Amino acid sequence: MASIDYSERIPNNVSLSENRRLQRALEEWHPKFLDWWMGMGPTGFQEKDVYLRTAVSVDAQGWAQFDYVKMPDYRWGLFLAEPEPGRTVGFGDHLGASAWQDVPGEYRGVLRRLIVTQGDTEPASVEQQRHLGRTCPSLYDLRNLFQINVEEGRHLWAMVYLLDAYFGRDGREESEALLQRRSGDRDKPRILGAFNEKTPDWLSYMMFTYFTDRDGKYQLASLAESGFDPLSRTCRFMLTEEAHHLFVGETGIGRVVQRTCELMRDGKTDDVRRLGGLDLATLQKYINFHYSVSLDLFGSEVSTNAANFYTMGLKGRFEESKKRDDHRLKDATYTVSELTGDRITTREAPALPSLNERLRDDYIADCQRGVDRWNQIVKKHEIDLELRLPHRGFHRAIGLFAEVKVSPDGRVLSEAEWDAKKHEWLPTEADQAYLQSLMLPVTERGRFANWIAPPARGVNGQPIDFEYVRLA
Ligand code: BYC
Repeated sequence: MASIDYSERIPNNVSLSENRRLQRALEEWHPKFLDWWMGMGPTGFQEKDVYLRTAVSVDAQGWAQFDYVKMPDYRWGLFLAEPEPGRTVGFGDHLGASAWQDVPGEYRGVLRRLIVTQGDTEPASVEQQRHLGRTCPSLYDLRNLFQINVEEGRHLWAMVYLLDAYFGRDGREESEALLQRRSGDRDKPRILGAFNEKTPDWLSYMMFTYFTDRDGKYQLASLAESGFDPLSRTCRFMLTEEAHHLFVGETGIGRVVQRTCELMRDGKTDDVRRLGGLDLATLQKYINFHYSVSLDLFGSEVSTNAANFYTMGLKGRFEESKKRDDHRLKDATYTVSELTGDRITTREAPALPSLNERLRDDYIADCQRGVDRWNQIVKKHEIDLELRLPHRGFHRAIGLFAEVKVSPDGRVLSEAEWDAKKHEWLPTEADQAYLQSLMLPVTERGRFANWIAPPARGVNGQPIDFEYVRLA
């Protein structure tokens, strides 16, 4: 059951051949997906052999196989985690009822919207990253970029499967629309803010995979708790793929920090730009930017949508099933931020509408763990500086803090104070131009750009100087 049928055109473990209608819908969508992939996927590398992993089973252990593949030949497919016999709805008004194998009629619109919002982020991220291949810092990094891109493509398939299998004609229309919106497009943008930002350089990409993919982890984990069992199962498998994306982000930034510290130590200077490196002050600005736009992805602090998703049993809390409370939260409270004049305070609010904030808190704690590990690298080099997450109110466009300007250390500022300081806190055009000047491709086996250290080890036990992408 756990193994995947690769003999079919669309690899799957959902017995696709037994559902002709769905098979036809997906086979019609497939060439449109490929058109989108060729037009909006990684530019310039579609004909190259890339050392990629492909899912061969949905077991937690040993689900992947590695081989050279040309990206358009990647076997995108439908992979759901194994069903849990007797699974019940774990929270909300339907707590304890059998998990739904079909869409509850009254929740159809809400559920479709959740799936579309999730699905929209996947092709968006591929679009955002499509020009990066040209400026890769190494073959190892290039391969990891493409691995992430094909898997985001597969995550799109995962959501399209749900739309086509469970939402009839509406679902098929949404599947088409997922290929029509474009990241950053004025007329038909992607749904969520962060997915319309540019990813113009490799530092932005690593920050994106650390901070924005981590939103993916928390949202997918909440959807994996869903009472709608097919959504739960598909998100559970997506999470196993997501782990690699987060690894790329955390180790990528760690390697930049490592290289920066080496340059500082060897050159006895903080000004590593002179040595072709990325100074810690610039890294801090990119952390500030990507963290703040990713915090926006959790929605408002107080949200009736979030309360409804939960009460309906569609979207749970992070690790809902491990929590020891009533899983209904009707009488519970949660601490949320509040603005009192120009002071940021907290108050106890009803727990249900505060669920976005609660998930954001889980996310913040997780973000901090990686920052602590980067700071260990700084400390090891006997450098007296710490990278920090800015205050949650800094540079926000959604929710309570969208109305005010907040400094990284959490002070509410006047517009004038903000304008005077923002260039110290967020990447400026000059910073972006400097970064662009570093973005020169390094494609010799085993070599790395000057601004980033090599990884500790290669992919799948291969050496670091392995030919991860065959460019010849
Ligand atoms: N930008 O009640 P509110 C990933 C809208 S990342 C623009 O505050 P709600 C990945 C909101 O839609 C994970 N609009 O928020 C990572 C609503 O509009 P409507 C993606 C925003 O609804 C890297 C209105 O404002 N998955 O997988 O409780 C690479 C009021 O909203 C934003 C999901 O997001 C924003 N930032 O929660 C690849 C999971 N924030 O409905 C992939 C599914 C809010 O009034 N989505 N709005 O027209 C959800 O659970 C919820 O839609 C949200 C928002 C958490 C995003």
